[in-house]
Amino acid sequence: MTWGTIATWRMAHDGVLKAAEMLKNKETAGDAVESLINVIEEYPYYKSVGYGGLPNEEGIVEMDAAFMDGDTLAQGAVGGIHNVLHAVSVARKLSNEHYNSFRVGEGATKYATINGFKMQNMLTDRAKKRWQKKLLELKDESVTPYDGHDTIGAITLSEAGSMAAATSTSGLFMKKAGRVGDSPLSGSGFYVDSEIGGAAATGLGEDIMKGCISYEIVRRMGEGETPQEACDHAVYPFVKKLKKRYGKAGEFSLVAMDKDGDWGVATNVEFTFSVATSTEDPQILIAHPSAN
Ligand code: SD4
Repeated sequence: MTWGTIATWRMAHDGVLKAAEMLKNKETAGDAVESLINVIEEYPYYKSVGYGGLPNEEGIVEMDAAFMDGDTLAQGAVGGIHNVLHAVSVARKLSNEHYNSFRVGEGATKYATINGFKMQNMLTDRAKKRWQKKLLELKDESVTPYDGHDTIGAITLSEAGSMAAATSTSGLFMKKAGRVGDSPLSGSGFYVDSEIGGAAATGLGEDIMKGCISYEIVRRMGEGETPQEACDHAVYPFVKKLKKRYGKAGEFSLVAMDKDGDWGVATNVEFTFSVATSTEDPQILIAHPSAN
């Protein structure tokens, strides 16, 4: 039987190795995707996810995360949560709630505390130094604050045919307090349906949200497109449309996997990702912007 996982950026690879082992051992898609992301959240040297993530302009690491179960379509998400090591695990627990399943700010942090999640200061000395340096650089008004961001977004497919998706990010470096990106937003940062497939995004949240791109990819796969066709058709025309109608388009990088373990990628910047399936050894690959 087929299993598989795909996740954004080279940084995902250790998590993909872990998820691949779990999926091989017939563990669930939900457990595998959560573990994949937990590995990245714990590692202090990834500057855009979990511990060591870059802070907002006030020096606080505010994180966004989501979890979706492709069987039940249940979703949980957090926005602007702080002092929690595993934001994605909080999101997963929230996915069990029928009401109040997307919590932000203090409400999200309170939910994590009450439910016994590991709390810790997420600002490392390294991230604090980068923030202090950036504050100085920003005295020059021509410098843009928003140049450091990446999200871990992942899809898993279990041997039993279940799928799950999850994301976790500290969002845009130097973002305004309370700014929430696409990563916790259903259909924008992620979407998965075990009967079809899933997709996850990284890039400029403000622009990814304008096209609900992850849902669009899954919708297209549901109409019979391959993951690669769905990525190409959802991403490139939309980037073009944004440039025409909005005047510009930020970074878009999308990964997708269908219920058979086939996968696709589309990006408008050079983009690394990690993938493993029952027929392909785990590998880090690079995708280049298409001429489309
Ligand atoms: C956000 N999409 O908060 C995230 C950041 C990201 O590559 O993925 N950047 O907008």
